Amino acid sequence: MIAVIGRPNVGKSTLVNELVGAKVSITAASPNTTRRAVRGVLTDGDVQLVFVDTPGLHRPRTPLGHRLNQAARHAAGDVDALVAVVEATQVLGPGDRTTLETLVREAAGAPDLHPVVVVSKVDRARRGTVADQLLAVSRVVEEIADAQRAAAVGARVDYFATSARTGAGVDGLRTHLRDRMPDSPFLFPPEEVSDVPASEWVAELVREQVARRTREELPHAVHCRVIELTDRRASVEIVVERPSQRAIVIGHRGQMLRAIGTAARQELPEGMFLELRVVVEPDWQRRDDALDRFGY
Ligand SMILES: Nc1nc2c(ncn2[C@@H]2O[C@H](COP(=O)(O)OP(=O)(O)O)[C@@H](O)[C@H]2O)c(=O)[nH]1
Ligand SMILES: [Mg+2]
Repeated sequence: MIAVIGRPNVGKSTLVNELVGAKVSITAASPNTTRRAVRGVLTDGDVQLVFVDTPGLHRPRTPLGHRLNQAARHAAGDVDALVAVVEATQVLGPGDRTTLETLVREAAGAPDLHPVVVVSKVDRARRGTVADQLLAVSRVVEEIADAQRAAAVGARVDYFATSARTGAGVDGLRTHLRDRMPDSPFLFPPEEVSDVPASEWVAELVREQVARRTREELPHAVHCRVIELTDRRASVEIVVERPSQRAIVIGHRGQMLRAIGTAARQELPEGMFLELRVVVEPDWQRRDDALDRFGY
């Protein structure tokens, strides 16, 4: 088991998809796209790597945000390797520091854990920038390890630079992790690539398209759920918080909703009918009863 953590938007889900070699987690340019710990499974011969993609660690502003942080922290515990992701071209900020603190703390508490730092999106950076970022992040790790009185942990951390877009560095990272997995029975059937049930996946694909086509607060305000699913037909409800958001998701003469449906359908089995509806559930992100019902 390998958990991948980091602040929102550093490219965790894109990296997990690339490591698994299949799309198991949705991605978008807006933060907080990943809403639960998603397990992506790669079975190769007698080795099985289970990558746990997590929601981004951030300063929560809503009860939903709190639950997403909790899910990420929970997923970081009790794994064989922990991968902390920071971006190549962004100055390390408080969210990165929190992530690295989590990495060091978990590693200090578990002598068998393999801590890894990944500098991501190197396709966007010059070579010198990547080297500088590797140096900067290793200094922060050592500083944190010293502060936690766990200096030896600093020396256990391995560093990688990757691009999930070009694939650079991803094979090296995968091999590194593969070589460090403990003996264990398979945790998933070898033919399975993720733990996301088919019904949830259809809703995720729809939410991905909404997140990619809307901006500001809207991607956060959307929850998708499957109302009906058969071999030939899926009916998905897009839940928003306000009537004004409903109007945006539907768009002028329904154009936006049609575009969302067309794009999501491309990733569904050939010939499958997808029906979308937009409903308002006032302020659901801040209501515990709604969050419970939606399974967060
Ligand atoms: N250029 C570039 N963009 C990337 C890379 N990995 C992710 N992205 C983009 O960064 C944004 C956030 O990615 P995502 O995987 O959803 O980040 P997460 O929030 O950490 O899971 C998306 O727009 C991705 O397309 C990469 O290696 N190179
Ligand atoms: Mg994600």
